Amino acid sequence: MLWVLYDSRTLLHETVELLGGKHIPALESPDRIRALVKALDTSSDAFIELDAVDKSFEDPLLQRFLAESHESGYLEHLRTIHRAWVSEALVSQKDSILPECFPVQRMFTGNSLPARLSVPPKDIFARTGYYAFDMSTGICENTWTAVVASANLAVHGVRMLSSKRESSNTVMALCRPPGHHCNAKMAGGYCYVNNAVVAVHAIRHFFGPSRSLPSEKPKVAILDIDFHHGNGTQDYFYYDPWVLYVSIHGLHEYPYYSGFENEIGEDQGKGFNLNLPLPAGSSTKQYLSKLDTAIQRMDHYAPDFLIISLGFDTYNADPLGSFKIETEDYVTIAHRIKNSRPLLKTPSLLLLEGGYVVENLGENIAAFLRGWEGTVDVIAKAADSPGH
Ligand code: SP5
Ligand code: ZN
Repeated sequence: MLWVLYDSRTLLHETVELLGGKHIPALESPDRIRALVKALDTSSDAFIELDAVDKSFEDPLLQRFLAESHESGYLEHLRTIHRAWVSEALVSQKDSILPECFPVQRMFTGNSLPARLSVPPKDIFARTGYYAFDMSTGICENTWTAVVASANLAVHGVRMLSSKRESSNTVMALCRPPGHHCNAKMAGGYCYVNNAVVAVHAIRHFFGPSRSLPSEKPKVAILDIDFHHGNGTQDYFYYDPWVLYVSIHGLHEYPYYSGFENEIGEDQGKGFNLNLPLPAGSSTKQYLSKLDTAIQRMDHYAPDFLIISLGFDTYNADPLGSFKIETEDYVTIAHRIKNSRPLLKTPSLLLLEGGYVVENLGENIAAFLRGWEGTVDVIAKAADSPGH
């Protein structure tokens, strides 16, 4: 059985971005989630609407996992910056804010960041750039609510997998905003809180030490199959052998400055970071060959827990991607991951990342679920009316 977790509070974040020189409504929109929900059988017991059972975010554990994942000043910034701009009449309540100037290393004499930068700037324009690395990460009135709801889905998923290990070993969390681009202190690429990182902290709490290594941490593999490199997630676990990060993504595509094969991890974490970039325009065949390499590496690692950063921007028509993957290919992709040897029984948390062709998201998730589950217990509606 596979469970799908949804929270309508994730729809409250609705913002803007600067894309190709244009200031536009962000492609990462609430309609993405609406389309996914529409494709699922919401009357099934496997579909769980979290805001119905879990009304507040008071959960001290959720707060703890957030605090373990991000700098406190950054979280406070995300929570309060829109309010600060409104109170200084820089923006109206319904409008979004965007950064305008970033303290990038190369702008400083000698290329080293001045010590004063360890303290966040007071000026609210400056601070907005201090806590971001690009302009695709606007903040509106309700961004914080949606961000916390999104992370809460990941935490809840881990909780379910730890308590219902017998009946279910997969949870798909319909996270929004996504998470894999942001690191401990910077938003970027539509991401504010890294849901995969939050999930790792939850796993360490709920699962405790693994059976094979009783005094140590559980081993977590993160397979990132969003079209873009998950620079934020890589950054978090670069020195950590208890998390194996494996990513298949477009070479020389956004976020441009990371995701290369020579980024293999450092110190204790050396060998536990595997980037498998593919050139723009790559075919399904090329993709599946990288996927086999990814699966082999994960099988060898033999994780206690699997997280998939699942993006549907690998789809051929995606405006932010360049791969040639078609709807039916998601059946194959999911099937190969799920049916590889050790992963077959590994508790798995599927976290939604990108995917921007709203019209095809429904059939793509349905195809993925079909491949993951085989023919039984499929929560996706029959694909009789794609996109409706
Ligand atoms: C979670 C996620 O998928 N974030 C992606 C954010 C990407 N934002 C900037 C994209 C710039 C793309 N430039 C055009 C490339 C077309 N091949
Ligand atoms: Zn993406």
